[in-house]
Amino acid sequence: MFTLTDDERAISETARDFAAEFLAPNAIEWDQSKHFPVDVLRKAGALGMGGIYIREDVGGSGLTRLDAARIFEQLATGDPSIAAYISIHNMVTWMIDTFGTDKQRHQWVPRLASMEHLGSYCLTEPGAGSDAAALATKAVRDGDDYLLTGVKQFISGAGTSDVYVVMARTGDTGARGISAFIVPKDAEGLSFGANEKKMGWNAQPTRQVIMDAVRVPAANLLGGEGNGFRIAMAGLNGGRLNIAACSVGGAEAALRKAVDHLADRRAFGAPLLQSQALQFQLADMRTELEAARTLLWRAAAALDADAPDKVELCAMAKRFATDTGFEVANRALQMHGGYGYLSEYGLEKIVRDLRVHQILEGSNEIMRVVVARSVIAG
Ligand code: FAD
Ligand code: 2MC
Repeated sequence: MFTLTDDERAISETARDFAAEFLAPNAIEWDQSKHFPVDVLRKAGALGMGGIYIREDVGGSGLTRLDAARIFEQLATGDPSIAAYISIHNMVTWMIDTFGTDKQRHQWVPRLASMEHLGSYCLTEPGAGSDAAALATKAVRDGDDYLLTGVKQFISGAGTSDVYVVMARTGDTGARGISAFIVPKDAEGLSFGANEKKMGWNAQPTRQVIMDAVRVPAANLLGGEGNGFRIAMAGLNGGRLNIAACSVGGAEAALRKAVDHLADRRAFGAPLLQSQALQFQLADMRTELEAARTLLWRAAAALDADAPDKVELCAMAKRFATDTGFEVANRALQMHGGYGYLSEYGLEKIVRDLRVHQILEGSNEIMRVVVARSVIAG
């Protein structure tokens, strides 16, 4: 697992080169102008990054979760916010590829895999975030259709995305009363809230998705009534790994910036890089990132193998890598002194982007809930 084959190295290098050419040079400007670079996303799609672990018969790349972890780490070295949106898009595409009928797969996946269409994942509501099974959006059968009514909160890509996978209630309270639906952007009754003003992740929109009796054909039900929560959670296992990878990549970029800065910056008659106190910090930052990456790869391999402990390993990796990534990026900012606080150095943007990884795709407290349950179950 730890020695890459030539193919694996080539995949990772493709993502690294893409990040260096198309993401890194624009990341600060996109953050400041709140620009969602759909044209650049389509370029990533052309390289197979819209359907990384999607089957090849519908246009996917047929790669593994381990490949995906390496790809998202590399993409995030250029821009964690864009890398993270590509992760969410992959999660949506995978849910349709895995739980869809053959007809649904052929109808929806090819244009998602190429990123001609963009996808959004709609679970959270104003009244149900961590306690996702308490969601209240309703889907009521009406002849050959369903009518969806409710509000989804904090939806990444909303307003721009073409395809929304929406978790809605078709049955009683609780997880087993939830179903998943594929909702196209042009569905009657669908509208979007304002683009939220955020601390980070500014290069992608976050909006409410508002459904007022949105009519979707019953053919858009994904995986049968009552299976929506399990489908949503299965998608999130991979999403959590990818977000973890985005934190490692963002922090790795911050660490490299810190080394360059300390080499250039002189104080007390010598480059700051000669300070052993700072060298020891660099050593700890690299060690902690390597530990995070190692746990992440272990969890990705467990998901690839469908191992019985995959859920808790994904939660452990998400919690550990997103906390570590934030701490490392924040220390790299400190090493830049006052320059770390200026936008043009790019450090404060990485810190702002990585902060939200501790909150979303299951907050790090919820990751502890998941791990604690597995500890107690023995
Ligand atoms: P709450 O559930 O209200 O939690 C508040 C605090 O209490 C948190 O710190 C939480 O960890 C803690 N807490 C809650 N329960 C427990 C417990 N049992 N034990 C200990 N602590 C607990 N959602 C989507 O569906 N799709 C998206 O595309 C999406 N994108 C997002 C993008 C951004 C920028 C943001 C900020 C959020 C996004 N989310 C998305 C929503 C995100 O998943 C939720 O914000 C997150 O799951 C937390 O839910 P909440 O905000 O309702 O917090
Ligand atoms: N993988 C597969 N199945 C899972 C699962 C997982 N990770 N987690 C739960 N399930 C299944 C579980 O096995 C059970 O199945 P069954 O009905 O067959 O018994 C079912 O789902 C219900 O699970 P629980 O009984 O554990 O449900 P509970 O209500 O206790 O909630 C909890 C579990 C807290 C872990 C879940 O609500 C959760 O993950 N909350 C966090 C929400 C979240 O991550 N939101 C992210 C939104 S997306 C986002 O932020 C983006 C940026 C895209």
